[in-house]
Amino acid sequence: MKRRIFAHHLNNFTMATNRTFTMLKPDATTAGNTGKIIDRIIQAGFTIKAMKWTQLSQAQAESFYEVHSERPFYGELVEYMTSGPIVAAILEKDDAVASFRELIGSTNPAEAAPGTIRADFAKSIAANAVHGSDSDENAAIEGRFYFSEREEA
Ligand code: RTP
Ligand code: MG
Repeated sequence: MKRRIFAHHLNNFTMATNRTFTMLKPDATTAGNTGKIIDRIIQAGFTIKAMKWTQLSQAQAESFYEVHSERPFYGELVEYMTSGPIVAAILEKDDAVASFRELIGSTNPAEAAPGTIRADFAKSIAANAVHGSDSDENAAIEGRFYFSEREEA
C-alpha cells in the first residue's frame, strides 16, 4: 500500500513538465480523420493518459477559450469549436508541450511544415484539425477542464 501511494505521488511530480493537452477539432472528427491523427500521435512517442469523444456547449467553449476572449477571432473560434464532436486527450512525453506543437505544425495550415498533422489534415486557420497546449501551466488547466485525476491511466 505504501509503495502505491509513493508511485502515485511520483507520477504527479513528473506531470507538469511532461504533459500536454489536445483536442481533435470538429473538422478532424467529422472527416473521419480521428484514427489517423491518434495514430500519428502514438507513433510520435506520446502516451495517452486520458481520452474522450464529446461535444462542447457554447458555455464550455467560451470558458475553455477565455484566454482568447479579447482576440478578434474569439466568436468565430467558439462557434466553430461547438459545431461538431471533439476528442479531448491528455498526453505524456518528454518536453510534451513543445514536442506536440512541433508535431502539429503552425496554426495556419498554409504555413505548417510538411509532414505535420496540420499540413496533412487541416482545412483552414479555424478548421485546423488539432489543438495543442501552449505551456505546461495551460496544459494542466486544460486537462483538468475535461478530466478528473481518477480518469487518468
Ligand atoms: P491551438 O490553441 O488550437 O493549438 O492553436 P494555436 O496555439 O496554434 O493558435 P492560437 O493563437 O492559440 O489560436 C487558437 C485557435 O484560434 C483559431 N484562430 N483563428 N482567424 C484567425 O486569425 C485565427 N487565429 C487563430 C485557430 O483555430 C487556432 O488554433
Ligand atoms: Mg493556442
